[in-house]
Amino acid sequence: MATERTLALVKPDAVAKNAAGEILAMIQKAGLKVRALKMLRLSQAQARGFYAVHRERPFYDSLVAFMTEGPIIAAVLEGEGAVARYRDLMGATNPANAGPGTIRKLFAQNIERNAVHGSDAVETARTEIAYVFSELEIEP
Ligand code: 3AN
Repeated sequence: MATERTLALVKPDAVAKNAAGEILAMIQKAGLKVRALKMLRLSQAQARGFYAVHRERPFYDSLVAFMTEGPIIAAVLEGEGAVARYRDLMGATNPANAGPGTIRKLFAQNIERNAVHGSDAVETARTEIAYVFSELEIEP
């Protein structure tokens, strides 16, 4: 399996409940390396751009409002098969379907307020990482 990078976001709900440290600990215990890390607050325009793929979906405006309600923590994760490994650790989009021990099972409230984001493919990860981090902020 190849070494991959993926974008992880701790969403405003999880940051607000002080769960970011525990979530980062789960990521590190799973063996994924943190190559970049920062807290930021997305503007409406930045959140709309980040989720542009969902712009026709009925939940788009609500998702943008949620993602801008408070700060998020963004990280670049690296490891063998990091994209799928981090998605496994996150659990299903809807926490009702998330497996035991996953981040969403532990911290998500519902399908929208679901604590974390992870890129869905290597190509998406490349785009999302470049959207959130500058080259200087990432450990080469
Ligand atoms: P994932 O984050 O598991 O890759 P996506 O890409 O389908 O899931 O959805 C992006 C985000 O949109 C989710 N993390 C969640 O916050 C929100 N979302 C997805 N589906 C719904 C839905 N049916 N209702 C409300 N929000 C949703």
